[in-house]
Amino acid sequence: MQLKEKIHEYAKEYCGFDIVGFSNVQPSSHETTVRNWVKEGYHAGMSWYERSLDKRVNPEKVFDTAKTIIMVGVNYYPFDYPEDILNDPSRGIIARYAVYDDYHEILLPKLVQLKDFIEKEVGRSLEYKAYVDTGPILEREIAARAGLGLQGRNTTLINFEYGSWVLLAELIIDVELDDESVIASEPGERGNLVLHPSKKEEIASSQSLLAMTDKKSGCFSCTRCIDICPTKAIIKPGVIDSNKCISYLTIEHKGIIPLEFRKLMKNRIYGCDICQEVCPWNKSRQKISQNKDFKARQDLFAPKLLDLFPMTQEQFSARFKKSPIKRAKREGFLRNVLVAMGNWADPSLVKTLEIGLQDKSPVIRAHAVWALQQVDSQESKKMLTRHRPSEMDDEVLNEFL
Ligand code: B12
Ligand code: SF4
Ligand code: SF4
Repeated sequence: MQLKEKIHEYAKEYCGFDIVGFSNVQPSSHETTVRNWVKEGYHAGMSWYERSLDKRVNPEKVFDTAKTIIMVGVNYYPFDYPEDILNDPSRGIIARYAVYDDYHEILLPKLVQLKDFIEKEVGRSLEYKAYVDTGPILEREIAARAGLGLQGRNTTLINFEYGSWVLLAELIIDVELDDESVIASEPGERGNLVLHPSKKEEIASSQSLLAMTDKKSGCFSCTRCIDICPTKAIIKPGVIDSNKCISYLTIEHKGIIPLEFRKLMKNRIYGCDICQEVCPWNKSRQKISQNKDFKARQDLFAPKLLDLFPMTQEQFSARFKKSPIKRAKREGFLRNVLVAMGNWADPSLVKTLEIGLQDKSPVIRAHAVWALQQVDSQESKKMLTRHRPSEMDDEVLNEFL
């Protein structure tokens, strides 16, 4: 058995990865697109993205002796949301990847385990980098190059077996695998599926997808994700303006959420899966993850908004200790919940929202003001009038109509 096959087998059998592929470290075929993305400011407040741009478009620069990228992924599809739950304004919808413990922490030790295995096989220590999401790597382009799927117009990597519900990670090593063992598409050819001959079943399952691709995006004439995106964040096929994306706004964005997006966010309180929920490739491929490290937390299955607000810092830290949700911090998360409460606008919320008016975070107070205005009852108006004189923060005062 060749080394590449052994790695493939070990990664699946012993590390729990569902998909595994190999790529070399050749530069991105889309360097201009990626640089323009940053030039246009589509990375919004993610300044860390800009800092690593040169490496991102040229993985050879990640470290001097980098030779091969082992791309891996896990199926994380947790459960089906019935339509009535998804659209219930009294519940908050959390992106599927975030209903588990933090995948960064789950996957990193597994990459190191894979590295240890390769070291034993090659009989020397490796120079390597193991990244889960946060490395300077265009993970989706490289995954596509490694034969793990195609990038759709919503920009996600759509895998032949699991759809786009796969999280990606990679191990970059200083081992040059022989030609046959490095699986890569030609630069610029999206959807050129070159799979290892031993993966017969994957070749078979990819045939229907392959037959329908236009060799660019795998989307053929479909534009469902572009049409449905509530904030029109997919500004053209394959390009997302993060400034408008609910995922960005609810996870990465700090501070007040621009007014124009609040109603469009509806009840999405952490991340957004809408452009994946409508994708026809997902409908036929999604299957509930059997990965034993990914146990969906039932308390994060469309939680009731009233169970999420109010929440003290101690309660937030305890509840989301291992969860990706801690990234938004208490302020960001409760801000999102208040946006959802404002969109629910139920008169019974007034007493709860009053607690928000007294929070020490101006961001939370500002969104409590907005939510009370959405309720628009005698009681909510009275409450706002009563609180206004004691409010000193300009950003909060700006929210009062
Ligand atoms: C920054 C970032 C974000 C930003 C920007 C998203 C974006 N689309 O760029 C925000 C915060 C909005 C975000 C949101 C989400 N993210 Co994110 N994110 C990243 C991160 C860190 C970098 C992505 C990046 O480089 N963007 C810049 C653009 C220019 O890159 P790109 O979209 O890959 O660009 C390619 C295309 O434009 C393509 N291209 C060029 N021309 C054309 C033409 C056509 C027609 C097409 C189709 C493509 C195409 O070439 C470019 C270069 O390869 C990656 C991790 C990583 N290191 O890669 C995770 C990552 C992409 N995110 C991920 C996830 C899960 C999400 C969310 C689903 C989370 C959620 N539920 O809320 C959403 C999905 C939103 C979406 N539709 O993309 C996963 C995606 C897994 C998958 N199967 O695709 C990744 C890979 C993290 C991981 N390790 O698993 N994310
Ligand atoms: S994640 Fe949501 S907001 Fe972002 S592009 Fe997809 S549908 Fe639009
Ligand atoms: S919804 Fe349609 S256009 Fe969007 S990624 Fe899926 S197949 Fe492509």
